[in-house]
Amino acid sequence: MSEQMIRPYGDSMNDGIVQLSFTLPVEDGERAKKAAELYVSKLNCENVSVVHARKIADQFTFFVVYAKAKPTLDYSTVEVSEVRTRQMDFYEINELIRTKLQRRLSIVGATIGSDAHTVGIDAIMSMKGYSGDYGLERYPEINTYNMGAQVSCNALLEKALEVEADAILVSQTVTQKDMHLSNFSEFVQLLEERSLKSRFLLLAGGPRMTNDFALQLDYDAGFGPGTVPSQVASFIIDKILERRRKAQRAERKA
Ligand code: B12
Repeated sequence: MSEQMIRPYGDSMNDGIVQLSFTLPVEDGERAKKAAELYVSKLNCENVSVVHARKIADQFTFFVVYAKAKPTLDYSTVEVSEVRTRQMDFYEINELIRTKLQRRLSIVGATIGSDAHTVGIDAIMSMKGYSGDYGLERYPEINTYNMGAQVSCNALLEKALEVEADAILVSQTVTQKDMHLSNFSEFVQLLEERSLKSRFLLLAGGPRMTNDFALQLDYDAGFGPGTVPSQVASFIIDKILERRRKAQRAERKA
């Protein structure tokens, strides 16, 4: 692919204009604004302009800054793994499960560790769904078990075994001190210790999740902000049927 050099677009093509927001641990005032300007200059930016500064607590100021970023990027070199599944709607998915799988799909999900955020996993699993897209509980062909938040890895696995889950959905929102990394990994380790890693389809999700990241963590797929339940259901039924086809082929060969 031929080179495609890009920079951020602000007022005109490739002018490099960016908007940054951040907090510095200093008292609001002119000196604080100067510090914000100098700091952004150190980020390989020029024409720095502090457009908003507000005290958010004693000794903490929040800034919004416009600047011109100097680096360029060759877009032709950018590679990423995407969840590749044909996107189906609610009706197609139910029909596919009913006619091809010929039993109900079983899906269990939770937010693990000390993380108390449930809105993301509820968006995918609850009846109401997300962004006008029905949640998994609404699917007549899916048995859905949403365990909520602050669920231990052991409890999640036990539930998955009890309900003979096809897929396990793991959600993490808090990323402070990389807590999400250790929690996601702890669950994979538990599956490996119990030799159950290949038994379930393992999906990771949350505001900082990408498919690349999930694959690095040894999950089967990762879903981030904006995900709707039908994307998740499409992926799961597609993969479950694919795994079944592979197993049948292997059986025939043996
Ligand atoms: C609501 C909220 C809360 C509520 C949570 C209520 C609840 N029942 O969930 C309450 C008030 C309890 C809360 C508490 C805390 N919160 Co809070 N909270 C938020 C807030 C405002 C919104 C999060 C949210 O609901 N997003 C909406 C959902 C729909 O988006 P989503 O999670 O990304 O989910 C989508 C996808 O990611 C995906 N998805 C998600 N999970 C999964 C899983 C699978 C398998 C799949 C396929 C897809 C998927 O699908 C969803 C739909 O598209 C955010 C700030 C923000 N604006 O984002 C802070 C935020 C997440 N909270 C934060 C923090 C720090 C906390 C606290 C630690 C604060 C404190 N000091 O006490 C505590 C945490 C306590 C704990 N033990 O976890 C920080 C996290 C920072 C970080 N880097 O970790 C944020 C970003 C705020 C901030 N800017 O500081 N919080």
